[in-house]
Amino acid sequence: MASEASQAQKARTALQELGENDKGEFKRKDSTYRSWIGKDKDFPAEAGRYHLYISWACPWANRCAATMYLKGLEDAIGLSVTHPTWQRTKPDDPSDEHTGWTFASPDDPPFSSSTGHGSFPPKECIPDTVNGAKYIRDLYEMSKDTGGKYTVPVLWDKKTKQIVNNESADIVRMFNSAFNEHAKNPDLDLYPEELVKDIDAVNDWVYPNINNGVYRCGFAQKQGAYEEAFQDLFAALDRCEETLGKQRYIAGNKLTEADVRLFQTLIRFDEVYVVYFKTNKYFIRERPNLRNYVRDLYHIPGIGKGVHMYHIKTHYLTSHPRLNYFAIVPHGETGPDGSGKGWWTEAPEGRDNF
Ligand SMILES: N[C@@H](CCC(=O)N[C@@H](CS)C(=O)NCC(=O)O)C(=O)O
Repeated sequence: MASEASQAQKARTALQELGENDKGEFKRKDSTYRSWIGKDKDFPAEAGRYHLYISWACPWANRCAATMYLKGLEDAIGLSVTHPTWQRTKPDDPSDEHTGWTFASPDDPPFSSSTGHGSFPPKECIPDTVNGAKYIRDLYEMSKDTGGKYTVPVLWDKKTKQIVNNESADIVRMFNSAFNEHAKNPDLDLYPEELVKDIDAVNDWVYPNINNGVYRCGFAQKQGAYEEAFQDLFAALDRCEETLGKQRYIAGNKLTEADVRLFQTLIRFDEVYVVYFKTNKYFIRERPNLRNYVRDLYHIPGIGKGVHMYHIKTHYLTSHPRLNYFAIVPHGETGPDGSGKGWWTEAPEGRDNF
């Protein structure tokens, strides 16, 4: 009982990290599981042993899914996909108000938001057949969680029944190099030796200002914190627009993990972030190099396959009652269920001139 009560107290979502400092800034906490898979590492790289838990909505989780598809690892690594709408994760305990990622089968009835609004069917969800978990939280509890934040992605070891790693940047690197024996595309290297410095340098400004920058805008609790994040975000996007006028990809003329990471934010930008996170200086589609870069990447099968606009729109707009109590989903270009034709589906122009 005592441990349940303390669990309830510390269970928290990113929204509880809003404005935890005086400046009202969103400060993302570090991931808690950081073990490594590979030769002479913490876990061996075996086919069929690991399972990836994601939401199609989450930009961090989708870096991992895209890398899995690009490398051709889908027969070696299992996949489960949550429902986009966060639900109460201890519905029978009124003292535990945590809401989070919940599993569903495509034939289950629709979910409503945790405040009872809307009706969101479990399209394109894949339930957890490995552990039979109902919530992502269950996996953390099975894995002796100490962090109290139940995030995706989760990379799970079926053999020892525990979380190996829940940091997307690590999982991308492991998928890129640890499983080559089991990969259909072992020669694709998203972190090649000759570009390591450039990739690291790009990640160093893209992560705080763009990937996390949109969250710093959307989750700020004071005007000053939002303004600072907004300026940082659009200065970094301007820098991308300029760079992508000179080269095909963000770290050079080769597709790398820096593109996989940047793409996830850009593809969510016009339909979600502009309105929901108030990142409204311009749309990505209004900048020619960014627009054609997104189209170029979207047409790479391993990347386009992971774009599920229904999940993206539904998740953000229906999961944070403090930001959108009635769970109304903005129409945008693709409609409230994300099924319309987005600008990114059109053919890119001029990208193969580089
Ligand atoms: N550092 C993590 C961040 C992952 C993360 O924040 N995921 C969000 C979804 S986009 C999440 O699961 N949030 C759950 C919560 O805040 O309770 C990574 O990059 O893997």
